[in-house]
Amino acid sequence: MSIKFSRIYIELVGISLLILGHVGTALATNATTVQVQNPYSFVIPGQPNAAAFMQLHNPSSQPATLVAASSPAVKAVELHTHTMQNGMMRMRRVAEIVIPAGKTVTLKPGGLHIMLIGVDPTQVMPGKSITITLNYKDKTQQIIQLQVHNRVNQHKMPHTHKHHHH
Ligand SMILES: [Cu+2]
Repeated sequence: MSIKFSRIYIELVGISLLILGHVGTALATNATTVQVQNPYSFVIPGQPNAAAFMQLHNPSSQPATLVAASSPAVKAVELHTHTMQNGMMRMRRVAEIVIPAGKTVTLKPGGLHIMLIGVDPTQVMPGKSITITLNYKDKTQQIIQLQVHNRVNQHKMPHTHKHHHH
């Protein structure tokens, strides 16, 4: 009886986590202390890849290290940065992103970002949000909901409607 009960309980928790994930922007599991703020991505129609940006705040007294990420909406996820090479900005894969104790690291265009490779165009589209799991070196995980924007509308109101040409 008690086994049955706890199984139902776990299923209910799972369902409420799913519901919460759709309204909240960030959801922590396994007690990571890193706080994710303003996660978003741009989508460029026809492009197979997209970049995800956010602020990663570490309120703890220990450094936190992001080592990997994954998403069911894309084929692969890599941690990237931009570097100048012969006067050209180029993307480069990095093994980890360290968030020092008490600091915030900003993932932004032209800098550090999370690369979404092989996006599913039915899931990664403006107005939708996708789920990304962040994995830290200390084995903690964090599931975030990332808002997908249209690059053209990046500085406009999130509720602005745009005419689509088919
Ligand atoms: Cu990249």
